[in-house]
Amino acid sequence: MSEFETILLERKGGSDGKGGVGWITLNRPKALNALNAQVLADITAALDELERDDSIGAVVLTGSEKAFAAGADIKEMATKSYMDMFLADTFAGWDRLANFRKPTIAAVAGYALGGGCEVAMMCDILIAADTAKFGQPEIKLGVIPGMGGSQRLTRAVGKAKAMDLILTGRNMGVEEAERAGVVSRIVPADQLLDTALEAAQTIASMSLPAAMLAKAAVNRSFETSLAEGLLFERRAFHSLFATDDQKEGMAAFTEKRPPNFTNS
Ligand code: CO8
Repeated sequence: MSEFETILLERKGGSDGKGGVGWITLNRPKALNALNAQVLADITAALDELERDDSIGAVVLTGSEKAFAAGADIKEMATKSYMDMFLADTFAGWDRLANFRKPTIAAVAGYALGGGCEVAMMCDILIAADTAKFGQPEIKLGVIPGMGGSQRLTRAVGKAKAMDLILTGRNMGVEEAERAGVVSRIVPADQLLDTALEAAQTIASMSLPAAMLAKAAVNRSFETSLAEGLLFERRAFHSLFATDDQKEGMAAFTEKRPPNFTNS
């Protein structure tokens, strides 16, 4: 297992070559997991490793009890010029997480602000502790969301609430976030990690090609017309009939036994 400066990477299960969960913990406690360039480099390397690893079927990204992540690192950005930001294409590297092909779960406790909220929204499922707080406070710093907040938050919650959050910079509690569609499930804080692990293990126990195509199909709905999206879904659905796992899943149903998927 690789060592990183700003994150912890673990593998849970998967010793028989499938069904494992990649577990990434943001680990900059003194800065409330603020997202600097090193965090991005570490997460990118970890995701590359987990994408290559056939034993991994899902990934959980989490932070600490106090903060999932309190945003992009303000101290790192504070003195940058326009040209610094433009030439470095600051934050573009986070597309690696949004485009990761296996299912991802954000397990969020405490603050998920600014870039922290945006990173959580890049994940496929967002499970939140009852302590979680979400917000896009960039306006208070004289800037705007820069890692997808104005787009992903708006798609999740609609224009009125997105404007409210982004223009006032206020925090949103977990109940509001669930009602608005940012959060998949709320759990008591002491059950957050177990719940996220259980959900990830459930996903990882499915056929990996089916899970990857399910993710791709849902994500396609944000990028295309209904007709094109339906066509994409149908083609993906048809393609799964080329897998052993489809034969196994349907045979197992008929034979009233659990399926044994082989990701083939
Ligand atoms: N960046 C750097 N350091 C941070 C950050 C951050 N985002 N958040 C917290 N820290 C540091 C604090 O500076 C402090 O360090 P130190 O002890 O050295 O002073 C330490 O973490 C602990 O923080 P606090 O003492 O402030 O802890 P509190 O419990 O009092 O407060 C809060 C917690 C409310 C979360 C508070 O820390 C806070 O408001 N943080 C900033 C939240 C924020 O504004 N996030 C948005 C950042 S910008 C962004 O993410 C969008 C990116 C797009 C920008 C586009 C630019 C082009």
